[in-house]
Amino acid sequence: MDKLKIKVVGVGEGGAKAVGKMIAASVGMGKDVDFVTIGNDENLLLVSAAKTNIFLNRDSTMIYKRITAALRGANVVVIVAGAGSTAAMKALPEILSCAKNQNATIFAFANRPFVLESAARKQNAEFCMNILHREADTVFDVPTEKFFVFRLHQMQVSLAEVFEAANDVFAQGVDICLDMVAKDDSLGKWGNATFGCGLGFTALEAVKAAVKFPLLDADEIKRASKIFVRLTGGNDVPAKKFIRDMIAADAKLFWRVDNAASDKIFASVVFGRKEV
Ligand SMILES: Nc1nc2c(ncn2[C@@H]2O[C@H](COP(=O)(O)OP(=O)(O)OP(=O)(O)O)[C@@H](O)[C@H]2O)c(=O)[nH]1
Ligand SMILES: [Mg+2]
Repeated sequence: MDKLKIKVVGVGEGGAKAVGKMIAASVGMGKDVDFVTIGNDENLLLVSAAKTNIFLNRDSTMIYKRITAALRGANVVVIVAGAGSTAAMKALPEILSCAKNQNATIFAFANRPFVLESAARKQNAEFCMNILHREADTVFDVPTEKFFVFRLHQMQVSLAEVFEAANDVFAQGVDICLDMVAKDDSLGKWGNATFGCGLGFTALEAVKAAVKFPLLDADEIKRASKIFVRLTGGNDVPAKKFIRDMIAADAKLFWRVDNAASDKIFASVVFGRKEV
């Protein structure tokens, strides 16, 4: 496979902020990655560090042309959005059809509205999640409630801080997925997916921490048909046995160990399941 051309598309305010975090954290360094944002808020697009920023309040032919141009040549398209967003409602069908037209593998990271958000947002989210599950190859479909855990050390937690946690976590998830597809692009179809990451002094400690990540639960781990594990360094034998013992006997396990000069080992895990 030639070098993969990857486009990471942040849709709406949430998506654009998540993309901003990725750029700041050098996600995709050393890979052929372009960042794109698409949204209703021109001011937000103006301060964006992404390569292409598409403002939605124009006529739809123009928008479609701009989205097509932004995604041209992509083998992999990663979409990031708050699923309740009106920008996502408007732009997702176009983004998905452009990506499909050129046979790109599609990943989506999307969070469902917080329980106290409006009925209109929840309706948007139903629409957006439905098309993502139908058209994308891999969907990380996360209830916003799950991100609370990342801020529970604080005395008071605002919803804005929870969304900020979501953006950090999605940035990490995108980083893991870009390594996953770089390893072998046939790894692209993960269906309903979840991920986790963790640190340890041994590989075993690191994977144990990663499977305790708040987005994961034991049931999803057991039902996964594909599992990807990335370790930065470390002797992987006990760690591999630990993962093997957790997953179904016929599940496919992809294992990658990178060399890193650090005394701590970082483990990332992705669990995927195709609906049957
Ligand atoms: N991941 C993430 N989700 C967010 C963020 N802010 C809001 N959301 C979620 O995304 C939905 C709102 O979408 P926005 O990202 O604000 O989208 P928008 O382009 O501003 O569109 P509208 O607000 O609908 O006009 C809400 O239902 C929230 O659940 C964020 O910073 N990150
Ligand atoms: Mg908004």
